[in-house]
Amino acid sequence: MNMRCFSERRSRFMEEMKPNSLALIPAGSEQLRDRDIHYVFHQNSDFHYLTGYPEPQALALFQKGKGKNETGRWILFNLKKDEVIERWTGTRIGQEKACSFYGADEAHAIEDQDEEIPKLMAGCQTLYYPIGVSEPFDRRVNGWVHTVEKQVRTGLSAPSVRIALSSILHEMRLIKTAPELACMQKAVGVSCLAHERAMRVCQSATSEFQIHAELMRVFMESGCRHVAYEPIVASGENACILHYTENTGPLKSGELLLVDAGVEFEGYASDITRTYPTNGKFSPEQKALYEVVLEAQQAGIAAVKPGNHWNQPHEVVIRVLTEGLVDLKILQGSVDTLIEQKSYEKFYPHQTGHWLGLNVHDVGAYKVDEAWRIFKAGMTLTVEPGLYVKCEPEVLPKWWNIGIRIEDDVLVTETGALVMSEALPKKVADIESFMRG
Ligand SMILES: [Mn+2]
Repeated sequence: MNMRCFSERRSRFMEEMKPNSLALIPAGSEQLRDRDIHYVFHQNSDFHYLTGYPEPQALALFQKGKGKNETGRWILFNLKKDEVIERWTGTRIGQEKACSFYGADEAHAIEDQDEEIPKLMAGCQTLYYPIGVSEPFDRRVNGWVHTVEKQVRTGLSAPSVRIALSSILHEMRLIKTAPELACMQKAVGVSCLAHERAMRVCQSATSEFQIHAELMRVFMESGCRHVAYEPIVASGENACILHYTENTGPLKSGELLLVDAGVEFEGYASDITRTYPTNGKFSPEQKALYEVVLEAQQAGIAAVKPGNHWNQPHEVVIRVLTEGLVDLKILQGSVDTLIEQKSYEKFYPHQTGHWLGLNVHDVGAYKVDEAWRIFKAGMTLTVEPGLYVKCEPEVLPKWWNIGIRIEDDVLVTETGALVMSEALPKKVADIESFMRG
């Protein structure tokens, strides 16, 4: 992504800040996995969105003055260059390049934050930061405010108003711009290729981790280094475990395989699920349940359009799933009563989707002033109904251990919805013919 995208976002962000305010956004921090070994580093998505700066141990500060035409300044605190450490862990960006390449107006060593930030806070009225998100960061902010408060008798004043950063930033992030959508479409495209590969090899594979390996192979070969989340490769009864990530079970002919996998491109996530028979041919029971989920998903996608609210796809999905379960005699009674009693929850215990973006479960409030959010062009989300039938004594054994989810990534357009993962087969006939081919 072009560095200009980030500077445009900063301008828009600072336009929204109140006069005489500061915003503080910490970078992600490295997490210990075991002794001195770290997990793969992932940048904090708010920090990334405004800076594009890739290193941990950094803090972005945005300062907006009192003046009417203030555009604001970006001050970065980051790691210092260090020849000895860089020999072990790679080149650091340092203060100079933070300004020349990343566009910071000023850059200071991260060690100087406790000295510099109280100076910048003095006299400033409003503070934006991710309130209550991380206890250590809350404590650091309180410490800086406290340092200013100790000096009030010298005439300094500390910020008196604190506002959640999300009130500006997450509203911005909810509507994707063209360069963001291009990244998301790239991530979705690579994930579709990986799913196709999984469909192709599953008839000869004997274990879930062989499928997992094929997914990773396509991701990496396509230049995408990071998954958006741990892939779920769940065969047979494992598909009824919603967040199954062991991926070590055997693949048995005649069972269904549920694969929920998505890669990240330039930080942007994709999140796609397909379910198909390991032998390439749906049994009558698998097909019957699958058609119900597919019909629910198509109805859910049709409910995604400007003017409709967030929960409408879920409401439509619940109705189609409940009707389907009644038709198949898995549930008995009137559809309205079953919906009212939430009888479907035994087979469909999750929501129909979530926002998608820099985070796989992206930021953005689902309700505004207690009412469901209205869809607007540029929002991106998943639509992912499912049905999961475990060994329930009140259900005929022929339905047992069938777990199905169908998930696509959807963009709200001016007139309706665009399915970004449209290319990946999902109709019964399409899947069967794809697996034959
Ligand atoms: Mn999802």
